[in-house]
Amino acid sequence: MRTLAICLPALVATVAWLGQAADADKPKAKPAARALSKPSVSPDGNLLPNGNFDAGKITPGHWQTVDGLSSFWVKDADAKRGRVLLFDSDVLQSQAYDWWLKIDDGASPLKAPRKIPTTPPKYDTLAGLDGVWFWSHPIPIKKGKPYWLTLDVKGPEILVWLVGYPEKPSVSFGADAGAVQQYFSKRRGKAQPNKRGRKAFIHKYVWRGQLKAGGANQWRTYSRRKKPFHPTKYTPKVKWVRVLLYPFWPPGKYFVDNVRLVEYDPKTHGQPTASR
Ligand SMILES: [Ca+2]
Repeated sequence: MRTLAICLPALVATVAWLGQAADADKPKAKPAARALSKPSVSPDGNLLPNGNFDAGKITPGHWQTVDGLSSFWVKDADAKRGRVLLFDSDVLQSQAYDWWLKIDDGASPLKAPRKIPTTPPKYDTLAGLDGVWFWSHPIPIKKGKPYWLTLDVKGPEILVWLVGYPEKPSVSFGADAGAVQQYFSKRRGKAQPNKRGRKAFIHKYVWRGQLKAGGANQWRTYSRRKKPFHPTKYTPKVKWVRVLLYPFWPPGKYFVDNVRLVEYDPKTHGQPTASR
C-alpha cells in the first residue's frame, strides 16, 4: 500500500526541481545588445502565437500536441472564449506513459484510450508524479528586455514557467521531460546505459521564471504582480523562451486560456518592485 511517506517525495522532488529559484542573485548583466531574431507579433500584440488556443485542427497550433487523455483542446462553455485547454491530472502515470509513447510515434489524440479509473490516494497519478506538462513552441526574445506574462485559468492553482534556452529547443513531444524520455528509450530498446545503468538526461534550458495561476472555480486572469520576467538579466545567452503550463496536484480538471507574453511596459503593468 502506498503511503504519504513514500509517495510525497516524488511530488516534492518534481516541484522542487521545477521550483528552484529562477532569478538568483547574480551580478547585473551588461546593457542590452541587439536581438538576433525578431519575434513575430500577432495582431493583438501577443508575442506568443495562438496563445488563445483558437487556431488549430485537432490540437492547437504553435503548442505541443494535446494527448486526448490528460490534455484536451475543447470549446469553453462561454462561446466568446472559443477554444481552451483542459487538463486532467487524475490519470494513472503508467497509462499516460504508455499512451505518450504512441503520441510521440504520431498517434492522433482523437484515438486516445479511455481513462482507467484511479483510486485514492492517487499518488500514482500524473497529479502525484509528473504533473501534466504542456509546452508552447519557442519564441525568440530580445536581450535585456523584461517580459510580462498573463493567462486565464479556471480550476485549482497551477504553476506556469517561462523557460529560457540559448539554442532553439526541440519541439518534439516531451523533449524536456527527462523521465519520459528515459521511458521512451527503454521501451524502444535504445537506452544506452552508462556506468550506473542509466542514461543521464541533460536539460537544455539555462533559465526559468515561475508564475502561480488559478485557484478559483471561475475564469480569472493571472500575472506576477509588479514582477516582470527577465530572461536575460543574469543569463544573457538566453535567446529563446517557451511557456510551460504545469497543472499537478490536486488530481482533477484545470482550464487554461489566453496565454499572453508581451514586452513589459511599466505604464500598463505597473512599476516593478526593487526585487529580482
Ligand atoms: Ca480561446
